[in-house]
Amino acid sequence: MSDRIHTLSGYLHEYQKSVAQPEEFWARIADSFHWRKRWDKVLKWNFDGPDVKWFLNGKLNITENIFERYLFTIGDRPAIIWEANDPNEAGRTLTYRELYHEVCRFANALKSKGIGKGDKVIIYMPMVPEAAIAMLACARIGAVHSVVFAGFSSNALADRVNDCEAKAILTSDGNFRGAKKIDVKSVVDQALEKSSVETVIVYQRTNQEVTMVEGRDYWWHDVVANESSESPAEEMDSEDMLFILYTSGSTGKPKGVVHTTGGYMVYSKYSFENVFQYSPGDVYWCTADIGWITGHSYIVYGPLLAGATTLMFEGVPTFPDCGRFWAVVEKYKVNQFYTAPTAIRALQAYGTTEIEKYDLSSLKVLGSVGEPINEEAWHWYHTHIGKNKCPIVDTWWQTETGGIMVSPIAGITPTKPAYATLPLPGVQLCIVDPEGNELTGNSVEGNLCIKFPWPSMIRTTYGDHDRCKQTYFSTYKGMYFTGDGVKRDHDGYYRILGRVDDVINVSGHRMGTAEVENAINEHPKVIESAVVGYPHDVKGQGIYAYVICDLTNRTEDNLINEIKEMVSKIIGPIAKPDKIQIVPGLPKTRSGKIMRRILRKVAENSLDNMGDTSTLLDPDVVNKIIEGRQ
Ligand code: 6R9
Repeated sequence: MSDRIHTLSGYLHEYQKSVAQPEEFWARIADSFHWRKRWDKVLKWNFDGPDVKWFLNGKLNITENIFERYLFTIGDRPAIIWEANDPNEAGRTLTYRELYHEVCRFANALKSKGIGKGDKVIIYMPMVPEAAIAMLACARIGAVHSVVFAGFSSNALADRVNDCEAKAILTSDGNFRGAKKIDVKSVVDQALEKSSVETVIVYQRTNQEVTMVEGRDYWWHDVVANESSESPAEEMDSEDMLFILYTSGSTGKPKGVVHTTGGYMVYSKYSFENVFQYSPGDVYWCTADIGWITGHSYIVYGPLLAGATTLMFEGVPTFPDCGRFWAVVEKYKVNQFYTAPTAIRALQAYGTTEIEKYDLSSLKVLGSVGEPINEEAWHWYHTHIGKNKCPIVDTWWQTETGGIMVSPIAGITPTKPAYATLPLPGVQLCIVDPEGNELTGNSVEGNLCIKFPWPSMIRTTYGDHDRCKQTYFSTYKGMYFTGDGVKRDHDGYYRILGRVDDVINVSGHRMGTAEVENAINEHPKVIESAVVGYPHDVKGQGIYAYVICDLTNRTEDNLINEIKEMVSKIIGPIAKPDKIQIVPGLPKTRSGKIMRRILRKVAENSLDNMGDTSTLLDPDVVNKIIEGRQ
């Protein structure tokens, strides 16, 4: 494996090459993949459009780089190991060969339902191997998948179905999560009341009763029953769409981040192998859900492109008890374990008794993703899970970046608690001040930008290219703006400080404050609302909503509960506000802009320095808000 970084000097050397000669650098990496036709040109780009293309006119199919590439050598190696929600239910293992045949069967089933190249397919499924099979089957036939986290509400699902004009939905009857059995198909039915989706394929997981619509709904086991286990891969262009993944931004409407085929393939495998230092035979486990980008790049595509064994877990960290993660690590002798700070903090609260019961000696590398990891959680993870011998890779990246951008390379580059540390080769970071001037040298703090394209970067936001331009490429000219604040310390290591825009990060889930406000405003008694994040011990950030209501014939308490339910219904339980304060007014400037800075200070209870409130339309409203603080 010539693309593997083995030493610190090797990293420095590769990094320098990647900056000095990016095209040569990425061409060398891309050459280790199977292309039906090699590209004519490595990169063509400008960030004004933006218009970025990698491996121009290259022809390939990403699944050929998983299956045709590995079947004759490691066909019998486990590709996916699946652990069920219930520890007493048998797990499943699919070898590369078995996975290949399942993908082909399902690809043929999709084709027989008239789904083909360029069609959009929504995947709204629990964490079962069939979810990965669904993604890969779409990729096999050139259909564009858009996975929607199965915890989203029917409204949120409907928005995504309609935005991408999905032709089909792949789903399940229900979903097991901890002690609960959750309806899935009925959520889809509701979402489809206002849409023209032609086909729904339902994987039977919970055996619960569901309604099947004649001519539209089919059981997964029926549609694959008579299909062949071979299915020729569709030839795709490097820049053909591979998937759309919806994510939140600072405006109310989630945007469909578009990733294309060639560059995403190259970067997801390259970053996976290097960051986690995966060796053949290792068992790698990422606890994310496939509904998020982490599940796409580091449960499915990255590991499978690398011929790795990827573990998929259906359940939750605290079921049947808070030792579940460690029981699974012991059971499968997991070597690389990748999770989120919110899970680490939640488990930290239970103490170490449940950890000491299990043999965690197989672990070699620990990973963290989704939000800044605080030093305390970092040390706890390092000591109690890694037993002081596993490097922690704190990986900073985004749905839009497609793959890990800033992270230690396990065991090779240094780690530093709470620091994502150094950029991967090919990643040209830049810290800017509010005016967009680059801050050079060390010991600086500002906004994080990226000044040169990388292969797995966002190409557009589906159906609205201007939105992509406005959101990422207009704040600072000629640069991709991440929305994150960052510090480069005296050693040149990067520490991510969190979002600088109106995006909050609750348990690693991104949410736009405007999105939550829109949901709150749906309540007929709500006049206006403003949402901010505040520090939360387990979730990282909690949601604090200030709401102006019409209280006629209502008590505050029942209104607050109704509003919480409203948000849960419109977006999903993950967006339910932790605190709602009914207020008589909001702090607004004379031009009508809500001063969120003040609301954030009240929410986090730092009341001593409220800053200048004299420009407010009604400065007195601040005192009333402080008095009613929750
Ligand atoms: C992969 C993923 C992206 C936002 C990002 C940042 C935060 C992610 C982080 C981190 C500090 C890390 N974030 N990883 N902050 N350290 N290691 O999470 O994608 O859901 O799009 O969220 O998450 O704020 O901008 P996504």
